[in-house]
Amino acid sequence: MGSTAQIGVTGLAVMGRNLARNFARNGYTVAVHNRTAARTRALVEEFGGEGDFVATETAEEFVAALERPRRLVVMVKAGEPTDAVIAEFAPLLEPGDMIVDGGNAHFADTRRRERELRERGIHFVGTGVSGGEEGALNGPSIMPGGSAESYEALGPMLERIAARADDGAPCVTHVGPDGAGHFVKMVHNGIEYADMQLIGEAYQLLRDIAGYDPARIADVFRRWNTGRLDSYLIEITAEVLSHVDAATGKPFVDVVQDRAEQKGTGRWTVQTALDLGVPVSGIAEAVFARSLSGHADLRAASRGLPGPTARPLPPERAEAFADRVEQALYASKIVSYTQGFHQIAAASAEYGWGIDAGAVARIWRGGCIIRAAFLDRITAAYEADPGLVSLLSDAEFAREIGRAQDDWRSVVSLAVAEGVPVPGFAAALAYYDGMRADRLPAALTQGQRDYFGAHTYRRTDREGVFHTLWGGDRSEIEG
Ligand code: NBP
Repeated sequence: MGSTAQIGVTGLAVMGRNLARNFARNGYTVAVHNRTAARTRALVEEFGGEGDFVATETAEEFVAALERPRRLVVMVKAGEPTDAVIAEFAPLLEPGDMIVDGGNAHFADTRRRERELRERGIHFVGTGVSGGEEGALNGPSIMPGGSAESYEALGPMLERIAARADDGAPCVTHVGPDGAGHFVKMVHNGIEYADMQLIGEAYQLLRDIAGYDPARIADVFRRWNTGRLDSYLIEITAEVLSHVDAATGKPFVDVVQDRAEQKGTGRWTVQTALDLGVPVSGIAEAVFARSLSGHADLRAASRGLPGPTARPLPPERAEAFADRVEQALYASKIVSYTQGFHQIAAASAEYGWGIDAGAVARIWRGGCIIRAAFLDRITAAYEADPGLVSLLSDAEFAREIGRAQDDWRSVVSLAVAEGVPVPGFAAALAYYDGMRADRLPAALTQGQRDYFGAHTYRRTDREGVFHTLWGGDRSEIEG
């Protein structure tokens, strides 16, 4: 067999198959391979007419089908399967070849794999791919890490298959070395968790306090989707809320068990943020809210606990309340993105990745699950000031959040008074107030730490490190 394929995809479950079709539909010859060969045959039988596929059954055949330097995309289940596939293919590759891992790998694994393969002269390109199966087929947002050299060889192909933002720019950029791409994908997913939680809280408030039914709430989300909240997640929220269960005739949302599942990227985001010391409280609350929902036994045991039962507002006040919820949702969303971008900046500094935050916002504008008009605004904020310390420091976001805050506070207050849980809205507001506070109780924390553990403290009026002799005459010593 001649080496005719410009790119190869191994792992032909839903994501790999659609990515392979996307490459083929864009004019590339694609070698395809899967551990279980039946999947490879099925792809070519069903979709062979869409472009040029080279079906291969063995690893040797697959590698031999690829032009050099080889570009080999791995779309298998993240974790051990990825290591197994690398162990199988790496010995067949030559220096200069590229392995692109498009799975949801943990960035620390990507760093390890990149290091090991670099020693053998092979480029390992840990790549975030977002947009689910539909995105993989019609244009995902793509977040490749790895060497600049590998991006030269891969970038043009990725730009062809990526989603396009409204201004036509492809939603792909070279994010940075080794684990940078998978890190950014992880934070993308963390922000996705936060967005979904905030939308869920808005839904619950409209249901319990505005007194709207799901169909009416769907209309509210549709209206919001024509404004500054215009986004894929708001759009699909309206679709899900207006869906009626065929079996019962009830709103679909009322026949689904209220226990949210998770695959782990949200949890990784929070774990990593803890290690980096970055307060991603919005994402953390979203992950915890999913965990809380899943504890069915605990919830059943707690159901009778005392507390208010939300009373719907009189109908004439419901609409104004819905408008206030929109303000609270928008302000909280600004905070989650602020936190997510802080985490990316912190990791970039820690690992020396040199990530361009503006470029990340740019490639999230299309293809991915969190795509939104809002990301144009973030892109503009970073373009105006590439060194922006925090999104909240952007004048336009600061103005908007300033305008939203009275409503935001009143929505959180009312939710608390009525017993509707809003951990995302409340955590975002607490972050905002924490950041703008002149003084925090951290001074007292330092005093307590010094009292029980002689951990020392710094003073506001002098340089140096101090300790008070709490058990003695309470004089202060330096050092
Ligand atoms: P899965 O995550 O379900 O993985 C199935 C694929 O992995 C099959 O091709 C399977 O081969 C292969 N595989 C396994 Br499992 N163990 C293997 C091994 N030891 N050696 C070789 N191949 C092995 O597929 P997916 O849902 O298409 O996702 C692929 C990747 O993309 C994952 O990392 C996922 O996290 C990521 N991702 C998914 C989405 C999404 O929306 N689904 C979005 C973004 C990213 P077989 O056919 O022989 O069993």
